[in-house]
Amino acid sequence: MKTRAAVAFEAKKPLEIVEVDLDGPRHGEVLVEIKATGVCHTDAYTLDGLDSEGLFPSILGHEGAGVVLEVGPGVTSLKPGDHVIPLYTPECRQCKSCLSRKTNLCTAIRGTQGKGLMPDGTSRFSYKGQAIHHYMGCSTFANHTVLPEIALAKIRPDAPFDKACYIGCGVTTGVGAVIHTAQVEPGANAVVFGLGGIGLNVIQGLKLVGADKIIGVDLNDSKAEWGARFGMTHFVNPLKVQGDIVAHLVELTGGGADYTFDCTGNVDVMRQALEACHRGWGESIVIGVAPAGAEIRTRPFQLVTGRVWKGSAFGGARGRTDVPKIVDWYMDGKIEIDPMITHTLPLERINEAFDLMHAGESIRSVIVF
Ligand code: NAD
Ligand code: AHE
Ligand code: ZN
Repeated sequence: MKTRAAVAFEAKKPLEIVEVDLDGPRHGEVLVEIKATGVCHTDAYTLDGLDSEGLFPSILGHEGAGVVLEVGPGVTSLKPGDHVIPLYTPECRQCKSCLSRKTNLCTAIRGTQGKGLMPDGTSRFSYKGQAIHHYMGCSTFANHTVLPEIALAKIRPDAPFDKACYIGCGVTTGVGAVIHTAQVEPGANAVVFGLGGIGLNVIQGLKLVGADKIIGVDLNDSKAEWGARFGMTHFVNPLKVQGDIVAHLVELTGGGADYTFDCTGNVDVMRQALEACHRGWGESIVIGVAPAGAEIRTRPFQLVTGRVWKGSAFGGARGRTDVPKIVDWYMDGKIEIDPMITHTLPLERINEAFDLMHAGESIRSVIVF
């Protein structure tokens, strides 16, 4: 079939809206009509050529929601008409990682996914006879896409696509990092670095679990109001702190934070986040994705003295199990999504979504088809 897609033909160039060819679903695969997709900073990072796994040409996008149109042979858990959220972290429930119960990082198809291909090693997308790579196993910047069955969470049909899509990455990543990865307890104090589409969801996760002090850190003063809107109790702009930012945060938290979260992708900030943790027990969760080649540094003494450095992908959530629950939380009013979606745009204006993000003017832009 033909479908409309925003194609990344080259790094650092605007996406181009073209009609691409899409092959139907093969064994274990599902054809999905994407109704809406968010634009996450990770899409921008890949488009900017910062991703060591970045491939071109490709169809980016990994934060979508849509409807199943057709299922391939062997698909048993989904049928046409089901509402779904694509999962860049699938859940096969059979691989060593899924069975370990120690991680959400299913390994069933990670190898081919990182090469921009479906599990059988081929692409379903092409343009003028040339194959186009899939992205993070999702490619939600296309009106139609094909995914493996294990990479789709079935969600309730009354959830609006243009809001539920954000659960496909940002909401689950932020709230999940608090609940699954850090397992923050009521009364804890926390520092969140970077109050964008992810950081604000960390803040609302901290509020949900009953954290005490919730300190937000951002270079952009306009984020102070945003943080407060979702439960932040204190705002710090490092550019306005006299002296060392880490010392300032340690003082503000009465000796160091119980938990810190990096939502910037900046390795210097990751170091500050670790060192702002309380001696003996503070845990720092790395969520931000750093450019290819970047490395984190600290004095080993920081770890010897009990601070813990952890990472979190997709908020530690098991997609097929946890995503439908997060959709319920949203529909039941336990978490908020609507105010964070600052811009809703048609596919033709997708490049504006990247501009708004880079200018710090949006929290989340959602593209509707
Ligand atoms: P965003 O652009 O919406 O927000 C980033 C925020 O960080 C902005 O408010 C910006 O002002 C702030 N910031 C930038 N540099 C800073 C600094 N030095 N100090 C303090 N604040 C600073 O981006 P987003 O969509 O929220 O994504 C945040 C990061 O999380 C990105 O690196 C993205 O790739 C990553 N991410 C990771 C996962 C995961 O599963 N681990 C999932 C989604 C996104
Ligand atoms: N491809 C990059 C790493 C990118 C990355 O870390 N992605 C996160 C999700 S970001 C969503 O917005 C993730 O889930 N990582 C785990 C995984 O298996 O990719 C690189 O450095 O090569
Ligand atoms: Zn994302």
